[in-house]
Amino acid sequence: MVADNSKLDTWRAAAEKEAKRDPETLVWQTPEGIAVKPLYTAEDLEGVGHLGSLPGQPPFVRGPRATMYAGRPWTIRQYAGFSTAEESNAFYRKALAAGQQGVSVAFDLATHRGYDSDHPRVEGDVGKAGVAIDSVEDMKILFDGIPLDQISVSMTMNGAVIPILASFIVAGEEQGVSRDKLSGTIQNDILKEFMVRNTYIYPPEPSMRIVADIIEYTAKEMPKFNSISISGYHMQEAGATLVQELAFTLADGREYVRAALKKGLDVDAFAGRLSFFFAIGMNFFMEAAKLRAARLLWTRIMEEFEPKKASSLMLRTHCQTSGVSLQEQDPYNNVIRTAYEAMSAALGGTQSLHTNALDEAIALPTEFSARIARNTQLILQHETGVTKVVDPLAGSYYVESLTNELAEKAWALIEEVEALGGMTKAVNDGLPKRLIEEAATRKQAAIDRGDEVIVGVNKYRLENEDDLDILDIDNKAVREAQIARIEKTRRQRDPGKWEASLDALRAVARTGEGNILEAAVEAARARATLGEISDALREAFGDHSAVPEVVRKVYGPAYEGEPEYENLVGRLEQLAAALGESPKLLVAKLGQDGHDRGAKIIASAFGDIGFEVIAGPLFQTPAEAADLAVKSKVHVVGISSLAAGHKTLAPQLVQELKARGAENVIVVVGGVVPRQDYQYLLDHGVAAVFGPGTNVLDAARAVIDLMEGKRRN
Ligand code: SCD
Repeated sequence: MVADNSKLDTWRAAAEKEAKRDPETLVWQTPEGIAVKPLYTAEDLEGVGHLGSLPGQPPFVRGPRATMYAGRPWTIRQYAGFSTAEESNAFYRKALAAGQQGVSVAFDLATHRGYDSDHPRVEGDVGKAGVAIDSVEDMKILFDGIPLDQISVSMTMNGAVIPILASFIVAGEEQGVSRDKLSGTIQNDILKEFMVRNTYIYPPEPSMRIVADIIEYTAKEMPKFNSISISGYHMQEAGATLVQELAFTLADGREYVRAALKKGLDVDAFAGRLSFFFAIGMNFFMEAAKLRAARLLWTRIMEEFEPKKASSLMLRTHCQTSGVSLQEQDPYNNVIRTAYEAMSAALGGTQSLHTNALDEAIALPTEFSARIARNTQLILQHETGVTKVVDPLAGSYYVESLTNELAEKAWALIEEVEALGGMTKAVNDGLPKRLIEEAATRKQAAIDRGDEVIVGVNKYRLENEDDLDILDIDNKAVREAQIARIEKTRRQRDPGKWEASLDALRAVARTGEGNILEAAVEAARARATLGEISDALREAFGDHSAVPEVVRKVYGPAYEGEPEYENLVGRLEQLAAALGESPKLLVAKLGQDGHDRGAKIIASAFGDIGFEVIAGPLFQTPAEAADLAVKSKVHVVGISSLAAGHKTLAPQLVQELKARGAENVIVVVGGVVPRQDYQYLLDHGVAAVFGPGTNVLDAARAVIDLMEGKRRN
């Protein structure tokens, strides 16, 4: 159907009269570089190629299954895990009894980075942002009473993926479920770790070998298991636009396919078990369109490899509602945000979904908030009727046009990555990280300026906020319990078998002969711990460490000429003159918390305002950060904490500075810090705390106040 131009002209005239301005000015320029118009018509769909397609058929724009949710609704799969295996197991069992349909394990950061709970580097991390798993013994407790041949299990693990998957396989075996009956998904997506999530252990090349070995092993031994969850989620969380999320995720997928093919696998032997994972943020229609575009482009990419099975062309995905869209302020609004995002994921045709809990901006969910999050999906599935019709947005001028435009824009970026030689090279070159960090900083400036409205934060803010009841983990107690169990495991195992299995694993890693996962299964069976297996691989592969880079001149230019900003720049210049040097700030990341979006934004924005900023490396101990602060002669250390280690690590840093005679250095903490913890931190030598939703200029002003105050005293 072709649009009637005369009718369109009439609409334009009416629109101009009604809006009292040119309708062109109503166009919304999105961060993706898409100009969203106030009206879409048939004209927008001219030449769009995917329109006639049907669900369950390539290119799968309308969904991977013919009947989609009419045949079987998406899986309600809530990501959870905290403290010990016992506590997490009890949580899963309750959730399953209350309507959850699959399990999804969140591991603590010590586990992610391949450290046993008794390792001195992980004191602040054990059991905090997920469950601590040190060996098969923990894994068995984690799934006690959960039949692994019936319930599918997702495990979000990338760095220590080998010991975790090996322990899972052995735990299944000892539960009486052979590995060919295990169903579920392992995240196993290392490229995005180098880009945004940072829970890597080894350098990129051996890390890619690990990914390929897992694809090989699961293709042969575990037909019901999804070998990878190629994830864009963390990119969006780190600030990526939807086009960046789409493009880099699919380009990652292409790279993994190539790595598996290099191992000599037939494409149809593994492609049907590749899976994906996207974030669903607040741009309602664009998020649904993104999932449709993802399926379209994945089919295009996979066609290059000439598979014979249609399922090899099919993109199946998990989704999670956006963590960064959640706010600490007026937190019940998060229920509403999550519900809209969940609806968008369903309209986009996700296969599995996690809905965030209302308190997830500040802590792990409580039983209460987890129930509301789960019920958000149960209500969608049972009460709204959205499951009854396949791809109900099909044919919408706007959504089809968006699907097409997102696909085109993402394809152009995918081609750019190709021109660099593929995603591993692009990641090494730093392009994706740089683009994402620029987008993140731009977004922060838009929020701080109020150009992007967030209800309850930069508009309609409450004068008084009630405290929420939140879950706090006593990581000291968890660590003690874990250490006791590790010691018992070490005492009870057969030392000969244990040593031989680790030697064999080392040999496979060193020589490149054999499959790493296969060798690790033997080691896990012999009760080698997660740390020991990771160390065996570390010996062969080495550790990866990234040099933090900071984007410049993105935040500042958004404020150019504005009095509020210029005033801060001026005050800082005066301070510099008084000090005889630029005010120096170290942005520190302590413990195994690799979430660095906030740290990077602060480093970038403070740099633009006029601070001399040192972006500290990830994973520092408080003593290492104190050394760096002293060596660099900084005036301020800003700890960015997003993984709940602040109560352990911030006071330690204050002490370490004192021990070096640097008690003059001002310590501030920013990030995911619940209000309940502010006083504790202030009592332990922290000068100021900047919780979620803090306007960056307000933080800068507060830091300048502190520095000026210090000079006066
Ligand atoms: C589906 N099926 C149907 C059907 N729809 N059968 C008949 N009719 C229909 N309409 C079948 C499927 O073919 C499949 O069987 C089975 O039902 C299950 O459906 P599925 O669609 O495969 O669903 P599921 O088993 O849930 O798998 C979904 C994914 C999987 C493929 C997406 O990879 C997955 O569960 N991923 C979850 C990942 C996750 O939870 N990640 C958390 C990340 P067959 O299998 O026999 O074909 C958290 C995270 O990183 C947070 C942030 C952070 O930590 O930093």
